[in-house]
Amino acid sequence: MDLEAVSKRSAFHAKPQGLILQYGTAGFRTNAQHLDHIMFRMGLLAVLRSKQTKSTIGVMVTASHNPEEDNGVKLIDPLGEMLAPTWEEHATCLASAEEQDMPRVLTAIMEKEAVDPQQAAFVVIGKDTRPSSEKLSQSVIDGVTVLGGQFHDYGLLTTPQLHYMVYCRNSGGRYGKATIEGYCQKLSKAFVELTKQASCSGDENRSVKVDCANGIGALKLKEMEHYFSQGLLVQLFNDGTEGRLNHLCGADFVKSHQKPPQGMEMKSDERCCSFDGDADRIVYYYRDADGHFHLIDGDKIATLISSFLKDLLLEIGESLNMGVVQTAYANGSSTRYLEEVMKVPVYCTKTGVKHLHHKAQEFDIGVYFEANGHGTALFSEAVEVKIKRLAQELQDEKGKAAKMLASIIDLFNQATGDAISDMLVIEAILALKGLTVQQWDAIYVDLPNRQLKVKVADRRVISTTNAERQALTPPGLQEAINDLVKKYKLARAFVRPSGTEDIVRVYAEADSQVSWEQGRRNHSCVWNLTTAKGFFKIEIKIECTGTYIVNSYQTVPCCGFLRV
Ligand code: G16
Repeated sequence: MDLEAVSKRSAFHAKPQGLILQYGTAGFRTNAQHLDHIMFRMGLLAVLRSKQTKSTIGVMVTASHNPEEDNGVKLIDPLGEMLAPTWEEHATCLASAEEQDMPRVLTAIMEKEAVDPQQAAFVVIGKDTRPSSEKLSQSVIDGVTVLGGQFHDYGLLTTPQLHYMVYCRNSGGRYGKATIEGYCQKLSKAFVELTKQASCSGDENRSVKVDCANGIGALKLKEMEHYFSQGLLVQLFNDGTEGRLNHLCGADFVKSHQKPPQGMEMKSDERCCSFDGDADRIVYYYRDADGHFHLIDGDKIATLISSFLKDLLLEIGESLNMGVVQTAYANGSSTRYLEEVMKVPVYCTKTGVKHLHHKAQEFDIGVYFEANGHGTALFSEAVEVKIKRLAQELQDEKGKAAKMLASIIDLFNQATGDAISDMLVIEAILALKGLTVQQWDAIYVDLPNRQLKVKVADRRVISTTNAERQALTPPGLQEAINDLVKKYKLARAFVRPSGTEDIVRVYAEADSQVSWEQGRRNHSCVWNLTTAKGFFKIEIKIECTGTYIVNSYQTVPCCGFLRV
């Protein structure tokens, strides 16, 4: 390894002195103008990881749901999974090293991870449609090549497509062909096979409107159009020709504002969905005849999928170990429905696909979804082999169920949550079950809930435990939340720092939007917090009338108020 060449090249991607960024929930994310050195260094790190694992590693340039001016980067491990936690730490160290220390940190990582410098390295790269992505992905390539790594640049891809490519390349073709055609063919073949069994095939039931968040999803759906010409009519909105990425549209906007995206024409009872900027999340929704908006989020998607899979297993007569994985954001009604009605074990992990994915791998069949629409289903290799064998062997109804299960296994992107693949899975299940969007929505009733983003001086003052459901610091915060929550039926609230944006997220839910305690307008509680940055007061305030338990939340550092 020629460290001198690395240093020389690094000078073209110099780190701004003192800038410290952390590998967060899904890699590095911040304003694109601060990311050049990070991209170069992630190119270097991808080469080391590739040498160490003797596998192809992916580097995706995207900031997914973040605004257009942001960008980001994440590394993809050999099985298409998120980067291993120890390597996330290496990424943070390498990204934080001042220019003169960077070669030393690189060498230290190599020694710690016993990387053989002679080993060949191969890196695949993808990017989303942000204006900054082109230049930033060139910086990744610069990092890869200066360390002698080979690379393939896929150019514009959805994030889940790059995860898929990495998995294909490292599975020796078992998982599929590592090309866009391979991806489209695998998914469309599985979709067509699956929906062949559906009795209702009217156009009305097979059309869906998609808000593409003005992102890469539009481009990739257009590429797939002809594969589905007979099976599904997909109408695209917010396809990037006019609006800004993720601006007033996309899955994150729809989920957090609980209203339709701008730019979507919705007629009553039409099935609509939104992707996010890099098409790794999906949420569904519709307007009823009275004009009310209904959101069908990741929790209801997980319920639809797991109930479909469970029914197929019953039909085949196989009792496999199936579990559902959620996060603290999962609506209480969904957890209760899964556990008490469907009798499926449910587990809660920290936010972040990497946590859910690993938990889901513990089951024969693991379904994981974040409420924000990020998720998929995983099938153990043994289960996949068994189901595909049963699909050949079994006859009649059992054989039909086994064939459906075999097809749906191929329709899921098992590397990571994928809006395109999830949409096809959902459309196929609805068609097979003959369910309308309203019937799906009626499976259970969501508890009213709100999620807010709050800008604070330093989000790191809040730390959490118990899968982020309880705050450890600042002292007094959790007690104050407990005091308020216990006044409401089925109430739950928590606060956690985001790992992708410079904000704190606040979540609350309860059985009703109207307070049970009419007459008392406000409950509030104030406690003092001293931080390294000074002293400020936090006030948790619940307004009993009006919209909901969490009503306003602002902060002014130093003798200000943080209101929940
Ligand atoms: C990423 C992660 C998700 C996570 C989301 C928000 O999504 O992949 O697992 O739920 O960020 O994370 P946080 O609350 O820490 O900001 P995406 O779609 O932006 O890649």
